[in-house]
Order: sequence, then C-alpha cells, then structure tokens
Amino acid sequence: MAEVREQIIIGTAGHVDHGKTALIKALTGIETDRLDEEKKRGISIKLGFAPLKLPDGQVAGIIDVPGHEKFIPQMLAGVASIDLVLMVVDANEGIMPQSREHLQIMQLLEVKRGILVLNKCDLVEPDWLDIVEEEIREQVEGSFLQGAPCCRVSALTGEGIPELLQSITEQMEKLNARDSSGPVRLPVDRCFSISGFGTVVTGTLLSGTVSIGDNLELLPAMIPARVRDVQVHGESVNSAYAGQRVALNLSGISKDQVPSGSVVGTSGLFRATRRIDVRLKLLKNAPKPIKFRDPVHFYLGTARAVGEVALLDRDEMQQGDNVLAQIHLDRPLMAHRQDLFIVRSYSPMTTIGGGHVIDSEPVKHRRFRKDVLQRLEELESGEQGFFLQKLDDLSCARLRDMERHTGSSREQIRAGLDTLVEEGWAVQLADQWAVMEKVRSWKQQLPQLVASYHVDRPLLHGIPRATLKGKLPEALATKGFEVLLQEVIDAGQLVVRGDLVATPGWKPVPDALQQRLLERLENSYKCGGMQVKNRNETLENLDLEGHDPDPLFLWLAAEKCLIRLNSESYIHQDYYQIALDKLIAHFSNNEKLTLAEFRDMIGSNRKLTQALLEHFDGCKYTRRAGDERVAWHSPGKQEN
Ligand SMILES: Nc1nc2c(ncn2[C@@H]2O[C@H](COP(=O)(O)OP(=O)(O)OP(=O)(O)O)[C@@H](O)[C@H]2O)c(=O)[nH]1
Ligand SMILES: [Mg+2]
Repeated sequence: MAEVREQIIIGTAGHVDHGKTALIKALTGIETDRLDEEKKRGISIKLGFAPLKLPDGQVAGIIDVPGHEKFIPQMLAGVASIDLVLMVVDANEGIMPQSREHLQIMQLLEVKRGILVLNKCDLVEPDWLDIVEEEIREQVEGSFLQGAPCCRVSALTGEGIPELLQSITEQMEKLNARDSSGPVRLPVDRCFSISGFGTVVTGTLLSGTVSIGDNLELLPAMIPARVRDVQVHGESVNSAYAGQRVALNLSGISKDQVPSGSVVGTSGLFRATRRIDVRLKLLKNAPKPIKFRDPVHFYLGTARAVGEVALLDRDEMQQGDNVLAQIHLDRPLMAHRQDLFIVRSYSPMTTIGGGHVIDSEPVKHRRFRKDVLQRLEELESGEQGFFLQKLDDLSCARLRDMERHTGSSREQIRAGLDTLVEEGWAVQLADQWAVMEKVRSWKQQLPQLVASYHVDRPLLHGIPRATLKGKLPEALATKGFEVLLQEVIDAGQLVVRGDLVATPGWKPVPDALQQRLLERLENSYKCGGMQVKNRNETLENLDLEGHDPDPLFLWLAAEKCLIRLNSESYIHQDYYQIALDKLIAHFSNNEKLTLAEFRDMIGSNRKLTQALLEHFDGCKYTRRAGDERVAWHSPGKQEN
C-alpha cells in the first residue's frame, strides 16, 4: 500500500467566474465541477477536491470553493481547513464583492499564507495587468495577503502555470505540518455510500492519525464507527495523518446517520455542545450592530447552526467591537478551545464577523458580572491560564478531560500541566491534577471533617475512608484522594485504623446508656457462641431501647469484641479465637479441610461455618481447592 504523506491543503478563493475551477484543472488536469447542474450553469456549487503533484514530487490536497454568494456556506466549510490560498482574480474585472468577502473570511479564519493569482491574462493587455495588480495590492493591504507573491496566468492557455507551481512549492516550504499525535478530528465535508462497500466520509484530518481498524466515533450523534479502509487521494493507505485529505470507509454507520457538519473523532473523548463561550469580532463594515440575543448564522469547521448571541458585558456591540459573548446554538456541534468561526447576519446573509472559541463546555453565565468576565479572560489568556481555569472549574481533571476541552495531544497537555506543577500553580494527585490552592484547602479540611464526624458520632472509632472521600468534590477520584489523605497522615494530622480515619488520640467513650446497650449486644453474641444467629435474628430478640444498632456493631468490631465476618454474620471474639485455634491445629496434622469437618469440629451451624471459612480465605489463612480448603499463610504472620 502507498504511504502518501502530503500534509498541506491548498484552497481557492475569489469571485464567481474568475476561473478558480479552470485554474485547478490547469494545475492538476482534474475537472472538479462534476454535477450536471454545475456543468449546465457554468458555476461551482459544491466543494471540489483534487490532488496536486508538484514538480519536486510533493503532493498537496486542493479544495476548490464556489464563488457565488449563494454558496458562501459551502465555501466556509472548505476554507476552514486550508493552509495556503490561491486568491484568484479575473484580470478583466479586478476585485469584486465576493473577492472581498472571501478575503474577510480568510482573515477571520486566520489563514496565514496565500498567492495572488491574476487569471485570464490572455484576455487583456500587459499594461492593464500592472494596473489591476496595483489595485489588488491596495485592496489586500493590511491583510495576510499584503506582500504575497502575485502570479499572472491564463487557465485557458496554460501561460504562467509553471511559475505558479514554482510559487506554490516555495510557499509550501514555509508551512508547518499539523499535529499527527493529537486526538483524531475529522470534520466531514462529504458523505456517500458505495454499493457493496458501505459508507464513506471525506474531510481534512485536522489532528491525529487514522489507521485501518481504528474504532472512532461519529459526532454529535455519538455513534461508534470502525475504520474499514483509509484512502488519501483515491489510494488505500494504512494510516492517514493530520493535514491530509482523507476518505474513510466506516462500518456500523449508514449515510443518513451522517448529517452535514458531523465530525469523526477519537472514541469516547469528545462531546457536542450547544453553548460556546467566545471572543467575537464584528467587522467594521458590518451593516448594523449586534444586539443582545440577536440571531446569527454560525459556521465552525464544516458545521453550521443558528446561534443567539448573549453579550456578556453590554447590550449592543458596535461595528469594529471585539467582545466576550456566549453563543447559544440551535443544534449541537463540535467545538474546541481556539477553534475559529464565522458569523453571518441572519437576513440578508452577509459575513459580519467571527472569532475564536474560549470554552466549549461552559455553564450559562449571568451578565454584567466581573467574575464571569475575568474567568473568561483567564481562559483566553494562553494555555497555562486555560489549564488553570479549567482545573479550577472541574475541581480535579485527568489528561483526558483536558484533551476533550482543547483537542490538543496528550504530550502537549502533559507538558503544560508539568510546568504548572513545577511553578507551584497546580498539584498532581495520582492521575489527576488540581489547582494548588484547592488542594491546600482540601488538606486543611480533612482534619476538620474528621473532627466534626467524631462529634456527631462519638461512639465510632473513626470515619470510613469512603465517607470521608464523599465529603470532598466528586471529581477527585479514589487514587487521588488516597494520595491527599496520606499526606495529611504523614503530617501527623490524622491516623488510620483499618478502614477508619480518625483524629490522633481519638478514643470513643460510650456514655452510661451506650455502655449498657453495648454490653447487652456483646453478651448476646457471647451467649450465642458458635450457634449465634445472624444479625437480624439476633437483634429481634434484643431490646436496644430504640437505638440504632449500627454504631454499636461498629464500636464492638473496632474494639475487637465482635469479629465481622460479613454484613450479616458476626461472632464473639472468644469464639472466633477458638475457631482459629482449631483451624491451626487441624492444619498442623492435615492437608485439607471440608466445610462439614470444620462445622463438626467447632460445633457450629453450616451458615456461620461458611462465613468463618470465607473470612479465613479473605485473611489468606486458607485457600479453596475445589470443595475443600488448604492452608495458605500462617495466621501468626497475618493480621485480620
Ligand atoms: N479566456 C479565459 N477564460 C477563462 C480563464 N479561466 C477561466 N475561464 C473561463 O471563465 C469561466 C468561469 O470559469 P470557472 O473556472 O468556472 O470560474 P470559477 O471561479 O470556478 O466560478 P465559480 O466556481 O462559480 O465561482 C469559464 O467559462 C472558463 O472557461 C482564462 O484564463 N482565460
Ligand atoms: Mg468554480
């Protein structure tokens, strides 16, 4: 199988009829206007795709966009993933409205590189070309196309095409490859089914690597999809890398399960969102201001939605303003921190602005709140600020949580978190991270929580670990909690006895009533001896004066007056010791022991004997061998 490693996407842009599609044909030999309607009307309607082989052997992917203003949404889906643009201008007509709109869109989507292509040179005099070029240069001043190379070509005669290829090669050398190590993100721009072959989706792989056999997920539908075949420019490959045009044959998915704007991503990682915190810019030449809750058309990647703009610090944003806002979408889509988007006015539809995503899973904000705005600025301030703010929001986070919010690779995230730990901003607790200040306050809280538990339950020897963990934020996982608890124990502020955590020196002292009840309960187990009934039956015959038996059992177990075999079976310590002695004596002369033998040996019933033997298994004194038990570890060495 071929291993194509082209990782650059070139896009076209420019007014309708200026010769974008003709230029792609001149460059690649491929006619990308394939629909009957496109041929009949002589305009592009959908995106066109073609591989471009450069003189030096490199291959780039080309996306040809339609120029007609009606098809700006298609253009937006195509331009979202490009590295280099060919800005095509008809030498006869010069810059026209959609040339300008495309330029604005590319500017908002932060396209970094481009080549000005003055097309249809066969139709005009050379002197005229100088004038048109000057006019174009004026129009692109201040944009990323300022100072861009300009190639004069004719897509019809082929004049200037070799020079354009040369210029493309030079520009490609200046571009950086995308990150193939991150999670998979493939915004789908086409989906079709081939009979006998199944569903195929195509798109530009924004990050990650996709290989045959990968289990991915279709979003926002959250449908699992297995990769049956991977193609790059019509050739099957083992793996496709970020920056490539990719076609995936997916099993487990039908064509109608893939609405436009879907994303194929790493399984189980991403969530779709209907609410996004953004930095929103309104273009200077937008026809009118945006008011609070105005609807706009929202375009991100290949997805689109209608969004309602919740301005957070004003009621109306003016042309040229750059503000923090929350956008509420009419349908879920996939977004990540720093993704760029475009907004167009609801009606009539023109491009009025754009911006970047700050937070893809925000809560609904209250307006005119300093803390809300500050938090957003913190999230926006850079990777460190974002990580810290997210850790704070989530209380505790794993690498995976950060991956979901950023779409960055684990290595990058790990490095960022390590820096925060080194600089003392964050703390690592097992496989989680949390903000230093929070961890400090949890550490302070733990001894206080235990102390107040002692006050509430004076009869208990301590608080069960799980109960104590439940008093800290849920996001803190057990492993992380144990690390935290150990630090507090090491600092001498808490002690552990078995599963219980206590204040050092804590000793429960029962009052007179409790003492009476404890004696009553202990006695009934003592009297029951080896024939003692289960917990419920024992309690039925006992007068506890309406008191809760749980703390009494816990106290007696902690004091080792009773031994807890399981939730239903307890045995008095004296009898437990007898049973254990008999077990040891038996194994000093014998290899094996059956349940019936042990029952007769200790004069007990089947149920209690079984509970005892299972308890001994748990202590690793014995081990099951079929229906029998054999000795394992010596009870002398193992504490129960
Ligand atoms: N004489 C001449 N005609 C050209 C040249 N390039 C394109 N054309 C013609 O211009 C017309 C429009 O060309 P297209 O390539 O379809 O233009 P486009 O920019 O792709 O149009 P849209 O996709 O609809 O925006 C066609 O009739 C082409 O044959 C050229 O260099 N010289
Ligand atoms: Mg076209």
